[in-house]
Amino acid sequence: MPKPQPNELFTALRAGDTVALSRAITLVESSRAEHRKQAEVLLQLCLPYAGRSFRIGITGVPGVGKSTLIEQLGLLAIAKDHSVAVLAVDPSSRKTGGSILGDKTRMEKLSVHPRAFIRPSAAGTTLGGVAGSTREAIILLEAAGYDLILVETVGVGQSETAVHSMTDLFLLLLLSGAGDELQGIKRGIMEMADIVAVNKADGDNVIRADQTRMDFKRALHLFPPPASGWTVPVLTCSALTGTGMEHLLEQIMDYRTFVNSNGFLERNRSRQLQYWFHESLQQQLMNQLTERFPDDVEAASQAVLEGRELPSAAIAALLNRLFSR
Ligand SMILES: Nc1nc2c(ncn2[C@@H]2O[C@H](COP(=O)(O)OP(=O)(O)OP(=O)(O)O)[C@@H](O)[C@H]2O)c(=O)[nH]1
Ligand SMILES: [Mg+2]
Repeated sequence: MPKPQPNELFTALRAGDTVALSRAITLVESSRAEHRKQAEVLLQLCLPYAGRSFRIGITGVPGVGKSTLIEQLGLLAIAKDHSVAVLAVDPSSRKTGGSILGDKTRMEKLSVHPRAFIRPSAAGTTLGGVAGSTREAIILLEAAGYDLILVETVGVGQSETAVHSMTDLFLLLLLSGAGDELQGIKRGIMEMADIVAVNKADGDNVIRADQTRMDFKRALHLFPPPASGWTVPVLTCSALTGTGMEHLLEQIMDYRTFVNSNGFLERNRSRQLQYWFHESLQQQLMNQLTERFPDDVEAASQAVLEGRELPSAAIAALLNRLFSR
C-alpha cells in the first residue's frame, strides 16, 4: 500500500479520520530525512488550524494516578461537550514499551470513546526528540479539532520542563499521606504548577489526604507568586472513585478563563514559541555542523579535550573558518 502524501493525510485528519491522525503523528515522530520533509509539509498545512485547544500538562511520580485521572477527567470533559486528546511523554518507559499497554488499559473507556483520541508514549530517541515531536503532535491534534489536549509526563528530570513549555496549564498530582519532605517533588516542579491535586483521597486515606493538602498549601506560600497572577489551588481528589473530579475540571476551566482574560495565555504562548525557536535553532545548527563538517568539528573537539583551547574559543574559531569559506 503506498504511503499517503502529506496533503492526503491533512484532508483525512481534518475530516476526523483517526487512522490518518495516527499516521500523521508517526510521521512527525520519525527522524528519517524523507519523513521529516513530508512532516514539515503536513505541519505547515495544519498550522492555520493550530492553537485553538487548551493544553494541559499532567505530572506526578509514577503510580500517583495520572492515567486514571486522565480517564476520569477526559470522560467528564466529553460529557461537557469537549473533545479530548491524550499524549504521553515518558522517557522512562521506552525500554520496556510496557506503558503502551498500560496507558490503554488505564484509560479503558476513554480510549474507545469516539470523541477521544489517545496516543500512548512515543517510543523514540532522546527526550529532546520526544518533546519536539510531542509539540508537533499537538499541532496535528488541534488541526483534527480536539479542543482539550492532555499531556501526561512522568515525574523525572527534564520531561516536566519540556511539557511545561508546551502547555497552558500544569497540573501537579501528589500522593496523599506521603507528605514528608514534599514527596521529593523538586522545587522547580512545584513552581511550575498551576493546580495541585492530592490524589487517592479515598478509603482510609481521606483524612491524610486533607492533611497533605494543607501541608502543600502552606508550602506553596514560600514560593514566589506565579507570573500569571493566578492563585494556585490545592485540592484533594480520587481518580478511582471520581470524588473531586468535577471540582478539578471547574478549576481548570476557571484558570482558562482567567489567563484568557488577563492576556497571560497569549503572552505565555509566544514565550513558548520563542523558547522552541531557540531550542530548534541550536539543535539544527548543531546537526548541520556535525553532518556537514565532521572533520572540523572533531578537530575543534580534540583541541578542547587536549587542553589546547577553551570550548568557547575553539567554537568561535570553527565558526569563523566555516562562515568565511
Ligand atoms: N485508591 C486509589 N487508587 C488509585 C487512584 N488513582 C489511581 N489509582 C491506582 O494507582 C495505580 C497507578 O495508577 P496510574 O493511573 O497508572 O498512575 P500513573 O501516575 O499514570 O502511573 P505511571 O504512568 O506509571 O507514572 C493503579 O493501580 C490505579 O488503579 C485513586 O484515586 N485512588
Ligand atoms: Mg500513566
